[in-house]
Amino acid sequence: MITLYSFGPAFGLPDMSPFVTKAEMLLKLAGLDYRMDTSGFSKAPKGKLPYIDDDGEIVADSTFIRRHIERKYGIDFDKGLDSEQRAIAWAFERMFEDHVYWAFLHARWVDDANFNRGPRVYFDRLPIPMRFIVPRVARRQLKAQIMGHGIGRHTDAEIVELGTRSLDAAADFLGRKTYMMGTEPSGLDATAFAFLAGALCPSSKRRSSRRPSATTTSRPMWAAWPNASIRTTPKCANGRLRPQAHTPPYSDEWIRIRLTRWPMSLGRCHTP
Ligand SMILES: N[C@@H](CCC(=O)N[C@@H](CS)C(=O)NCC(=O)O)C(=O)O
Repeated sequence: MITLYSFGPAFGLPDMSPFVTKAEMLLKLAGLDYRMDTSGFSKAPKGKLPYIDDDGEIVADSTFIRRHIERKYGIDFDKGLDSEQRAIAWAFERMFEDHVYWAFLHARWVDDANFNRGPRVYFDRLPIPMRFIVPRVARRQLKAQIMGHGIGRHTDAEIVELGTRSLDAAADFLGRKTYMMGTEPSGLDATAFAFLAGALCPSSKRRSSRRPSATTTSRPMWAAWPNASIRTTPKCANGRLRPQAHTPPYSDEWIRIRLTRWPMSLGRCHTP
């Protein structure tokens, strides 16, 4: 049995980390049995999540987890794609992970309103005094990482512009296709789903309605989380998230509302 070390559901998403969601989606696409464990961060070999323990073999980093699954279980997530398509898929994956990620990390952690409605509430589960200390330390570290990456040196408007451009590129490429690379899901869809879901996070949003067709890639993927244990659809209310359990967790309506507004998390939280 594979253990996937994760942060746990947050902000109405399957996990706080899109990289964890990507890894989980890869395990689902591969049809492998796995269990989630939220207690592994302190032992993370690279200081980050996700990592897996596959019968004693530890593999850190979502891309190396993918490589491990492909090699050990003989799965090719890009089956049916030619070399040019594989190159495009890899380039889009890098765009999501090394560009879109940083834009929405900035929106989620640096913007005060979004931080207070999202990450700070996530840490409410910690006992006092950790509840107050951990979010401050984590936020300081995140801000330093965002500056180190370089995107944090731009103005808010410039970051939104850059993030939007990448999301638009993904939207244009997806067009009316069901999945990023065609009619069947490929490895890229695990990444696209995870990062689109993160960018559309309801706790941290900006209403800008664009390109509904771009959202269709996520629709079949949400079905991969059919059980109600995921707490979803947090509403921004009185500055606090109000998690609500749904069965199924991501209702059609939620998908329609959330995924037709594009991109939502690149900016300030809108309180209804
Ligand atoms: N390249 C890694 C990135 C993983 C990553 O950045 N994880 C973040 C959460 S989204 C993390 O664990 N951050 C904790 C930290 O930096 O202290 C992967 O693909 O798994």
